[in-house]
Amino acid sequence: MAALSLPIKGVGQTDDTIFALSSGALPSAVAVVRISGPRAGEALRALIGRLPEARKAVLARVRDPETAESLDQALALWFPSPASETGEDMAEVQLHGGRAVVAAVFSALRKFEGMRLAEPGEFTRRAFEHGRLDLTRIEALADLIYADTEAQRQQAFRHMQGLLGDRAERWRQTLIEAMALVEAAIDFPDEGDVPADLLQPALNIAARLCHEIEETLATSVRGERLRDGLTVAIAGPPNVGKSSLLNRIAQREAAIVSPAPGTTRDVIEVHLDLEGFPLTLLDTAGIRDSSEPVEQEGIRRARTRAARADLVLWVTDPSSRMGEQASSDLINGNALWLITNKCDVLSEAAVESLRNRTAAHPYFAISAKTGAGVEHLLDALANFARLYFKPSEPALVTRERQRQMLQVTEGALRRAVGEGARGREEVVAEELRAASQALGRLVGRVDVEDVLDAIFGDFCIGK
Ligand SMILES: Nc1nc2c(ncn2[C@@H]2O[C@H](COP(=O)(O)OP(=O)(O)O)[C@@H](O)[C@H]2O)c(=O)[nH]1
Ligand SMILES: [Mg+2]
Repeated sequence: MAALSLPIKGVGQTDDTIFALSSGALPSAVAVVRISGPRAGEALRALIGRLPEARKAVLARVRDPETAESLDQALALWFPSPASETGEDMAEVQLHGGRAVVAAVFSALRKFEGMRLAEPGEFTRRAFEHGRLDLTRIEALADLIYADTEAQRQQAFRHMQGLLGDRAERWRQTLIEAMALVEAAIDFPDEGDVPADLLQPALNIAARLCHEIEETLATSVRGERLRDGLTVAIAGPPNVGKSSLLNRIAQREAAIVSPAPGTTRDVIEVHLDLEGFPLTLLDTAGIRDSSEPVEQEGIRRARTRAARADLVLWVTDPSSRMGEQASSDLINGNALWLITNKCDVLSEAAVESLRNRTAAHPYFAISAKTGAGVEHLLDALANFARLYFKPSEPALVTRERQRQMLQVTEGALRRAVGEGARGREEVVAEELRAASQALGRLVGRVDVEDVLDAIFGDFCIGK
């Protein structure tokens, strides 16, 4: 991956050497302890009696440097700076994954001056500070660690390879060229038509970048949704079997089912992996006129969540009256599917005629009780997700932060082009600077102190 060439200033540097357990919960087969910082080499030598050849695993006896007591037999690795993950000197010991083993090695490490346990995300933060990773790659790394489904993994991995970061860096370089042209136009003595020759190419560059960024932004809804999952809300009148349907799909008793109408109050969420695509299914309170305050609040929540969902499954049962139709404020322009539940109480002929009726929306006749028709509904949901997420191009924007930075860039470029047409070079220069500043913030080159805690807070200790 492309390392950044400029050091990033203003980020809190520390000379501490840090260590942490980088592998999962103990006990485990192997426990990976990583050490990073100026004293990493010294610490490793003290623990195993020598410094191994760089990047070659060696089997070694791990000893407490003070008492010389053997603590474990381990694999040890040495990554001298700068060719390490953090960019600092790094050591790694792969211990037997017992709690007491790791505790003994930790207490040996604590005896070194200037050595301390790492904070969450501190290894990655140091990699960022040393220009090893840009911010979009760090965000992708967090996404990769938390990816639940195959499509999320693919998206995170592409972004870790620099899908957005490299592109943003290219845009920034091009912008710097455009800025140089505008500066030259401003500095040019006020005679002849040379400034126009300088300004116009700069405006062409700005217009082209503006267009490219617009196209990139168009993928953002999809990219952000893939991180969070598509939201599908189950809504409808009380007692039609909404909670039963959720439980049937989740294959567990996630929601309380009861013959008493108005049982569900809070919105209940179930996370599903449908053929690799993440989907959050919501069970909501049955929508009806109610004077009971808690139920009213439940209905209010049901309405808001359904209005924000990507798809509403409007469930009724054979006893539902007309008029219990999904109201338009509920679907808010999002997709709507109609479902008749409890089809087990109907004759096969009646179910058949329900299925054959013409409807303005996709229609499903199911039974949450027997499971009839639920498989078919799930296939349709997987298809819905596939169509949503699988246009030819991978999404370039996956987070709100990235989208905001690109929107700022795009706005500034658009204004630059407009002002250029009026020959106002000074303002063009200013807008181009603003655009480049926003791109710099996107990759984390400039002035990002305020977002770092939020980004690194996503990581666990040892990463
Ligand atoms: N016969 C039949 N009863 C069902 C079915 N689904 C749910 N029920 C019953 O309908 C009642 C209400 O179910 P519930 O899931 O709590 O409905 P909700 O209020 O819409 O969430 C309960 O007594 C369920 O056992 C179904 O497919 N067939
Ligand atoms: Mg319910």
